[in-house]
Amino acid sequence: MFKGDPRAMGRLISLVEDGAPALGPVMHDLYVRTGHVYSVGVTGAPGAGKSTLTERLIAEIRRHEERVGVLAIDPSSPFSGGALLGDRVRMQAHATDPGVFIRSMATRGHLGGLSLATFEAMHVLEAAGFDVTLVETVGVGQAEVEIADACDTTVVVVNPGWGDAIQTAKAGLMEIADVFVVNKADRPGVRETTQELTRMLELAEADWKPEIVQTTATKSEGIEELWTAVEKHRARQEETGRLESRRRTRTQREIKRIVAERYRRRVEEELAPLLSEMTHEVAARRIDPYEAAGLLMDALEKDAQVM
Ligand SMILES: Nc1nc2c(ncn2[C@@H]2O[C@H](COP(=O)(O)OP(=O)(O)O)[C@@H](O)[C@H]2O)c(=O)[nH]1
Ligand SMILES: [Mg+2]
Repeated sequence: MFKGDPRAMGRLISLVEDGAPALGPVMHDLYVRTGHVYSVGVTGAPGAGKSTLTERLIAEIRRHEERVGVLAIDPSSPFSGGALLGDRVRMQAHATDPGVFIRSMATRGHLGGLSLATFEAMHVLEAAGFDVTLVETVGVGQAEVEIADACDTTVVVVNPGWGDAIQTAKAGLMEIADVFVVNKADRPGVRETTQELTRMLELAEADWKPEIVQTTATKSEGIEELWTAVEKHRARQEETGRLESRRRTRTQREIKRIVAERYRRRVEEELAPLLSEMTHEVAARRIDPYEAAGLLMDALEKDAQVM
């Protein structure tokens, strides 16, 4: 279809960003081509070095002669801050390599939108026949954490310094990490942060103990070790069947999200007057929000019967 055509991929991802309804019919053609790509999420606090690491990982993956698609996801607009612009400049080193496709994605913050758009954009890359996809997300909110968790291997990036491991735990990133990276290893406190992470991981009951890799992304140090850790996690998941069950869980989550999103849209678009009436009733404490939701769902069902 559009194998190797970056412009077609770019167009499709733009459709995804806009939440275009036209995507529905295209999705089937896309989806039947997916399932052969290994996806790696790179997440962590802003400034942790995710983009720098991603750029270095691209080089490492290319060394293995694998094709790589990259999604850099920022919930805010790409034009609002300097960070993504900087990313783009840095990533230009790969701009002429046909084995690399990089795309920054801005997703409007509407409920379900961020996650759904990301799933869809990932399908675009999968269908394009890359061997690996890298998805950079800022691990700050629940939605972002969910995106990170939507990959086959999730890499969580932290920095040296007391408390960073604790912040990581608070952000809910501890549970989703398959590999930990202590990046900026050229700075003091690497050993302490690594020890702190180790201690926290010992407390967690998990069937997979994430490896902790130290990197200095700016000097390309530890990148090979990081990729080896990712491959190790991949091999282990393939052996145990965990990869398949993980992907199935993800598919189920995606379906549920689409259903929820469709209902939400219908309520907004078809039942706007009833929704505002219900809001009024709830605000006046005449009914509770559950009753309001029930009435809205009844109305949707009645609509469906008429159609
Ligand atoms: N000292 C040091 N700085 C780094 C390292 N990796 C990234 N940085 C710097 O940290 C800043 C944020 O990096 P960036 O990759 O944009 O972080 P992101 O927001 O997580 O994507 C940039 O100025 C990088 O040059 C590292 O290993 N050591
Ligand atoms: Mg970044």
